[in-house]
Amino acid sequence: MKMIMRWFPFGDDSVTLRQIRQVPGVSGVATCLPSVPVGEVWPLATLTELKDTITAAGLEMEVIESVNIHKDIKKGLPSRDRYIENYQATLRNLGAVGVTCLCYNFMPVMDWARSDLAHPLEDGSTVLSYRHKQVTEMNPTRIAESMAKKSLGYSLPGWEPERLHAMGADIEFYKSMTRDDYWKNMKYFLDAVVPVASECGINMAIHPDDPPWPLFDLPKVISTAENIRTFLSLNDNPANGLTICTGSLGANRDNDLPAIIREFTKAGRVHFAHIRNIKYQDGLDFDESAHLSSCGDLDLFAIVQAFHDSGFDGYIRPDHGRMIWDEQARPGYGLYDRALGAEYLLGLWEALDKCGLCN
Ligand code: CS2
Ligand code: MN
Repeated sequence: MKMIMRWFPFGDDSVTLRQIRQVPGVSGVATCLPSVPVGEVWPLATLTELKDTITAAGLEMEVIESVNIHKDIKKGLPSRDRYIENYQATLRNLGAVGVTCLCYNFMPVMDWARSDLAHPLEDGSTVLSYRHKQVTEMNPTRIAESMAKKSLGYSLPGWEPERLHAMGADIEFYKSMTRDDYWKNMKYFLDAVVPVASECGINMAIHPDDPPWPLFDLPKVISTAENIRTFLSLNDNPANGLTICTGSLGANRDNDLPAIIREFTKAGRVHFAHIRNIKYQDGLDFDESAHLSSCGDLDLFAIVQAFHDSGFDGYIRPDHGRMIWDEQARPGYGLYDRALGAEYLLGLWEALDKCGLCN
């Protein structure tokens, strides 16, 4: 297992590589090239420059999060082939600079959704929170606008400005698409890119839908053990794998996280783990919380134990943290609380390693 942290390059992060290097036990970063428009090829020269910067800071660049998928691929339009070829070319460039794991998602129209990016907790910290009624009463463009107001000027991953203007029309488009067609479009994409990823030594790791239920009637498909099984069966190559995001899957109280982790890790299909905790509120509502089990409703010990017992040897990153100690950073991605999260997860892992030796 390798512990990493997410980091945004080219001045788009308040956190520095030097700071990440000083978090004990963290060996690398999950990073991206936000300047490349969705659908275009990530240039080898820029990737090489990025890798050199990260390596010079004493960290590894083995994980990319994310190469987003052009909407024509999700919609199954004839133009998808051009974007798929670009995706393949990007994979080859990523392989050439030593990337081994690629996190991405296949959510239509928008990536994750929250109603507030700076919801105050009793301890004076702020967190991302989700209130179902507020989200469903806004249209996605208004959600994006309200989120942008609290993003302190940092880009919000998956909410690229170029997506925003067409959101209304895109939501209309999906009204006539069946779930079956959506799965077919996904399979078409996987069958084209997974063999290339595999040849390049890259494991693809799809991120679950966040939140794990449909919004605005859009197809959401990576949200339960059952639909993850369907997803994996679309393409049997082990390079067609998963990011298990405990905060995303865990928002659905019916998801048995340790069971999901065990099933898919033992099958060799989990390549990346995002680990964070959430605190359930009424109905579908939730607040994000500190990582510690006692701060939320997820049992982080049982979660880490499930990865550990199943022989997980991929990457883990502490997912969103609270904003604490007056830090000014991209919501969810401050240094301090994620560093606390990383140390807690590493502590659990060490205890599990050593308990194994005692038994
Ligand atoms: C991330 C996602 O911050 C987050 O919520 O976990 O944005 C994730 O990077 C994407 O869904 C992966 O494509
Ligand atoms: Mn995640």
